[in-house]
Amino acid sequence: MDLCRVCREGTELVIDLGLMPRANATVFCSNCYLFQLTESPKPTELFTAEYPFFTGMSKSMIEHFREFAISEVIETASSSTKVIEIGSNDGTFLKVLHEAGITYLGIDPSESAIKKAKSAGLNCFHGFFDLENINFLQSSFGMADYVIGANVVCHIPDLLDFFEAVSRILKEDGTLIFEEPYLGDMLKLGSYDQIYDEHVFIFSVLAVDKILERTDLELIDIKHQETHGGSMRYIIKRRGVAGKSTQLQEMLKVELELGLDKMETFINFAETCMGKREAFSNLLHFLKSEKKIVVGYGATSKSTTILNFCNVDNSLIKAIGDSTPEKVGKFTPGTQIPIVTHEEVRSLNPDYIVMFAWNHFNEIVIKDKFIRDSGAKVISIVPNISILDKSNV
Ligand code: DWN
Ligand code: ZN
Repeated sequence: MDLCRVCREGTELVIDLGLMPRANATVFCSNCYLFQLTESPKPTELFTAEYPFFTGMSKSMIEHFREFAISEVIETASSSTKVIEIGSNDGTFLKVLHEAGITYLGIDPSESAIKKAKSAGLNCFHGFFDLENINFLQSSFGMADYVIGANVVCHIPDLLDFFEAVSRILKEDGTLIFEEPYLGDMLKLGSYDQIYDEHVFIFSVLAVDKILERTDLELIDIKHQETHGGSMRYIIKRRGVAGKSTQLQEMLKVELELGLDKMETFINFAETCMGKREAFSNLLHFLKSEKKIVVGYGATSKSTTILNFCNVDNSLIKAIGDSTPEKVGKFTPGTQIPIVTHEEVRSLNPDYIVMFAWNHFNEIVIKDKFIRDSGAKVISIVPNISILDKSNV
């Protein structure tokens, strides 16, 4: 039996997604309510010099991080405020602080991302935010008023090491704020593609609150976000500094009502995933028998899970278009579908486009005339496997 990564209690299997290029099964710990991967590669193997995901590829994410920086930091900052962003990627969030004249440091282990941030003139440290580096970070940057992370804490296998590192660098009245894909949304949407090697955990509010009981930090507030198909922002202070907000207390109750503490909820989720696999596979095989040309939109990390779990290779999906130059010319992991530019996809005259970047769909539909106006039909994978009626999008 796999032990929980935090409390070391036994866990229960939720779903085995099968052999993946990297990730495997997921389990649930009924002791700390933590939904987690059984196996995951070392972060040094994942966030390499060639890591090809850049936040700034999406206009709506740029806008989101502007609003995040202004509302959580800049509006209340003074001339002495110091901010650390962990997993700062290409500097989309840091740029807003930089322009506002705030003292900040971005930290990221991926050289590709750090290079982009540094070439934009941003102040960054190339490495991991962990106990090994914390003394150096503290002596070179000093204590922080804010430690910020977005889509990064769920990537850190050793959460207790991470929270200890935060505790060492956060001022007494400092604030830790992080936001991650939200378990409640994943269960509601059946978006099992959020489960892949980098996402070691999918957090609920219950789980974050419970894990923090093992530290000197405390969850005091939460704010739901629309990004990445539904995320939760967690606001954390040192224990005893502030009380829990009313909305946090409400959310803890709501999650208990939704059964986010119960294994049976996850058994139902696993059944949904199996049903979606069958529906997707049946649809693609039917379209192949009809000699239709099917392509994909967005070579997302999430699509790795869907393609491998549903056994979809280049005989079913001809190519996937992506706007990231670093991905173009490569192939999807494990399923060998060519990743090409969106222009190349259009030149294939597809009959169907599978929307793998479903979390960016609103942005894509506005900017991509081909998606909107061509005869190609869009296949939605979240919440259901369905062919979209384009007159409604
Ligand atoms: O946590 C993580 C999230 C934040 O980002 C990481 N572990 C990795 C990554 O996950 P992802 O790859 O599933 O993220 P996205 O943002 O859903 O990826 C979108 C993909 O689609 C990118 O490869 C860029 C591409 N894209 C595009 O071709 N045209 C995106 C947009 C917005 C577009 O208009
Ligand atoms: Zn546990």
